[in-house]
Amino acid sequence: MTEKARIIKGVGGLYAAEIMGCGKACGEIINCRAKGSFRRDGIKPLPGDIIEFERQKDGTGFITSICERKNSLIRPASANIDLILFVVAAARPDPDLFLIDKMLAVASHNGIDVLMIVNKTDVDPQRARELCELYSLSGYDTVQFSAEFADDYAEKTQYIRDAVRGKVCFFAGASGVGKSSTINAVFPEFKLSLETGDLSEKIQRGKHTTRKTELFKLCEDSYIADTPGFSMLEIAQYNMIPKDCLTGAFPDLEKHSFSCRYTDCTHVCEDGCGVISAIEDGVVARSRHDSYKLLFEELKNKNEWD
Ligand SMILES: Nc1nc2c(ncn2[C@@H]2O[C@H](COP(=O)(O)OP(=O)(O)O)[C@@H](O)[C@H]2O)c(=O)[nH]1
Ligand SMILES: [Mg+2]
Ligand SMILES: [Zn+2]
Repeated sequence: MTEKARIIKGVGGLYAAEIMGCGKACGEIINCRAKGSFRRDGIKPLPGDIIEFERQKDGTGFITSICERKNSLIRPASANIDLILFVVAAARPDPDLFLIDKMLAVASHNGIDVLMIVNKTDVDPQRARELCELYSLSGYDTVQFSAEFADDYAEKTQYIRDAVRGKVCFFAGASGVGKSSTINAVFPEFKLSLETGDLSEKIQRGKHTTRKTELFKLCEDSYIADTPGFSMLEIAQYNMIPKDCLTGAFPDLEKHSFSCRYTDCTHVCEDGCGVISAIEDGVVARSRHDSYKLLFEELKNKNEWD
């Protein structure tokens, strides 16, 4: 008889999985190994995967199949992500709009919703407001926050808690923006006590940072994962978007591409481009188009070399 479980962590070919369903074992953690043929076929179970397993006499599980994935990322290796909680800082470190747009494009291309948390509002309130305006205009769900002064942001805390309910969520964002601080502040009852600190301390500790992804269960069907040890660049680089899909990864630009004069318009500099005229009309943010153009160049060169 097979049972279903969700993988929450994988280390060296051993997977910790939480049993699903309505049986009495539901919620129990079982250690599983994968079928040998998985490796031969190049299939690797990932955190977030829903698996079928057979219980062995020694109490461990034997993974017999992996249920179809809704999506998956290479780095951090993960599957079936419903929401990326994308933390950016108003300052310290200063936001890098290109990197932010690249991450948003990766999420969009993989069909993953994003909640952008603009953290460190206390450090630069005006920049925080501007960032929120820019990304709300671009169609993203945004919330201003300060992990350091979370008590003053009770409503925002509740908003983030509500947003993760019933979902598998990942925290992502550049190092030092406050991912771990936000998790500690928003979900204090789990006492995850994730390590936080400034960049210089982290570089010194860098060697010991874990690169494994682990899902923490918040409540029924709700999980969150911090992404320690993954740089934003790495996430973007390993989950690169094919050139032909780039416009689709910028929904705010794509909306205006249907009125382009040429069907093969690349929206970089063509005459009669609907995207460019939308920027001139102020309905699409110029910085989003700048990122699009940079990414377009990057992908063009990449494909030429491949
Ligand atoms: N002023 C201020 N500092 C913050 C805030 N959130 C985090 N920090 C500080 O920023 C540093 C990096 O935070 P951390 O959570 O480790 O960032 P992570 O690398 O994204 O996990 C730490 O020194 C935190 O105390 C905030 O809202 N305001
Ligand atoms: Mg952290
Ligand atoms: Zn165009």
